[in-house]
Amino acid sequence: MIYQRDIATKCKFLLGQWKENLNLTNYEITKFEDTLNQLDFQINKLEKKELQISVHGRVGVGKSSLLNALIEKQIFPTDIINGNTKTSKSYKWDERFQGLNKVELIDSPGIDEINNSNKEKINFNSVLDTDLILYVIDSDITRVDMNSIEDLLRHNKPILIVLNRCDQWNRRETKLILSSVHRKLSFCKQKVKIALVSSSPRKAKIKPDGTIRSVKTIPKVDILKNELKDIIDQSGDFFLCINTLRIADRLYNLLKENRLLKKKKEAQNLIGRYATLKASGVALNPFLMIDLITGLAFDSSLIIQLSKLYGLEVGGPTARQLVKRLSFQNSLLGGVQIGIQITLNILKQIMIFAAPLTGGLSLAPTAPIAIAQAALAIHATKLIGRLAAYKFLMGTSRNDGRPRLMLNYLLKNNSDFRIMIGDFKFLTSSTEKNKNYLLP
Ligand SMILES: Nc1nc2c(ncn2[C@@H]2O[C@H](COP(=O)(O)OP(=O)(O)OP(=O)(O)O)[C@@H](O)[C@H]2O)c(=O)[nH]1
Ligand SMILES: [Mg+2]
Repeated sequence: MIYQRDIATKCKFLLGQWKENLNLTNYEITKFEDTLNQLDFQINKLEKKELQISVHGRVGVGKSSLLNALIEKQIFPTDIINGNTKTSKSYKWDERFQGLNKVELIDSPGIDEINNSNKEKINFNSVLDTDLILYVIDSDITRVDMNSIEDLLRHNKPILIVLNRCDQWNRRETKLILSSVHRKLSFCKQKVKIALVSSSPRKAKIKPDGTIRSVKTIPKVDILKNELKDIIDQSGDFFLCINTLRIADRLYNLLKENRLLKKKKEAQNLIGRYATLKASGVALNPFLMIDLITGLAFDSSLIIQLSKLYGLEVGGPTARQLVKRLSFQNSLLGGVQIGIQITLNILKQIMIFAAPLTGGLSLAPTAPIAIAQAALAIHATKLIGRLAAYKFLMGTSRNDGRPRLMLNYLLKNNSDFRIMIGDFKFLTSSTEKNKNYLLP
């Protein structure tokens, strides 16, 4: 169990180890420069304990007003004269937080439902880089909101939903909006907490001449502000870790995919060579146990060689473990293969032992048996090579400090957050691209 205080130190240490073992080539350093820079920037934030919180949501829902209300200053432009937010802007929150040196609030342009441009993507990516997101809505959730929230969750972003403009709804209307939002977000594991605020409330005022004007009144964001401060105090470094691991995980996936694709041909040749060697060993060897032991040794050694080829270090014990796991998961590699090999071997041995009695005639059918055994060995080796490559892509062992494993561990052991945190495997699986083309 990692204690809250240790999280950042432990995460930094494991990531440092992991990064060192990546053995990046110059080509990879150039190709993945952006993600590497992003990771360094985030690791730097983790070291300096600087948290970034951003707002996200549709145009005009009150994102800038919310930030102004939280800091009690008019820093971010909101009104009609200043126009809506066009570029991101940040401001250091003037409050002290436990275990953090700085908390930055970042305003960003709204999601433009009409002009869905490239700018939108850039905006989304910069929001993704921040550690905690206040997702602002000003009425029921729309399709655009849903897509955006799902995207954020898919990226394991911690988000807090904030319903703004509550001054415009009466109690019954607010209740209706809330129940609809909850219904739409019911795919989340835990009931989503929605903060109710009025960042820049207005009130109708009758002027002496009888005309009605709407005037600004005092913002109501105190409950959210206290809650947010609480969350940052308790989990600030946790958010920093999640974001760092998320970026590290993305880099690792890009790297693995690139290595698998670049080395596909070499991997195929390597598997081919092993398959031939194993086939001749298994087919010629008349003693069953030696066949099976050689098979296991061959497969483990193939996995070690494959991991070296991909630049992903896998030691002997991990390789043997992987062979066993693969054999257990895949019937053709495990029991069935052994069963068929045993049957074929018994047949072969009976024929070999019967050779003197039959004047050598019984040796003739051992050839097709040996061929069948060889074919099975070749097939099994190719399968194990392919499955091993797939495991490399998806992650193999539990204790090598890989970002995804650390991320899952942290998310699993911190499920009691009052915010929505990704762990929505169905979202990932439904959009997971088919990666078969990368496999040897
Ligand atoms: N009645 C009412 N009006 C609000 C509230 N919050 C914001 N507004 C008004 O809504 C308008 C838009 O507010 P902004 O804060 O600029 O909205 P935004 O989401 O930052 O807009 P973009 O940057 O364009 O995406 C302004 O005129 C605000 O005064 C609120 O709680 N109640
Ligand atoms: Mg704005």
